[in-house]
Amino acid sequence: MKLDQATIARLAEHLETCELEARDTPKITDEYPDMDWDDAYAIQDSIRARKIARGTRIVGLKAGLTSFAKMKQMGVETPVFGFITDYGSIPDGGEVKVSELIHPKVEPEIAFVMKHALKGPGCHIGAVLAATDFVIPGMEVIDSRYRDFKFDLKSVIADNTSSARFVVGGLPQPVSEVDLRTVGIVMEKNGEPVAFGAGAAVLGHPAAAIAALANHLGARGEEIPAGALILSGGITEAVAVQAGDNVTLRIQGMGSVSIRFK
Ligand code: OOG
Ligand code: MG
Repeated sequence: MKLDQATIARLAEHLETCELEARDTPKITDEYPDMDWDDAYAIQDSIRARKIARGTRIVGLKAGLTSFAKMKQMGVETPVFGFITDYGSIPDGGEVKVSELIHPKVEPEIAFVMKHALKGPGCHIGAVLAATDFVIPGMEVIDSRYRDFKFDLKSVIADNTSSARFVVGGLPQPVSEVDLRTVGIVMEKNGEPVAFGAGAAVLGHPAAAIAALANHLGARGEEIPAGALILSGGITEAVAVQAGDNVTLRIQGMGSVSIRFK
């Protein structure tokens, strides 16, 4: 750790205030170029603790920057992990208020719901598939608090990996019923197909993103709890949206899920 507790608390307060007030900020590594990975996750943990103290429920976890398309779009090369909240949950077909966000983008994802807890190190896709209750189509609405979505990995980890809103819906499927590598996806904005892909875009197999999350948590003495909802990461580049847009994700054999932006 390179930052002291007071600095970590101050940066957490700053980033969370930017989130809650929909204000952007320069990336924090401009001011603290020497901060390390532990500092970055400590700031994220401090944001999480602030939310829990105010009564927010943490309803799940997320892996991000797990596909080459996303890594290339953001100019980084390793996955990151964060959490998702009760107030971030949008019902299928529901509405996202863009006035509450800075510059939202939508990502097509496959969400996992776990039947059993999962603990690293040494977690692999076999263990993930054995512990999964079902998979379900999901979209994440990301909204980096950093000006123009420009950040590096440490800054984005501290900012809870741009987490803002999410939706899941469509047909839940047991992992035995779907080939998560070859399953095809189409995301449509206002009826136009804008993103296409297959599950293997995410680390070769979306379950590998869940294994990576379990191993990340295991290194910190934590685990994925039973019942957790986990977003495994954008399959394609994220698509910018504005008020009036409707976005639908269709996944082969798994139905569709939609959100509207107002
Ligand atoms: C970071 C979050 C990325 C994903 O699914 O790849 C993410 C960002 O691109 O702002 O959630
Ligand atoms: Mg995502």
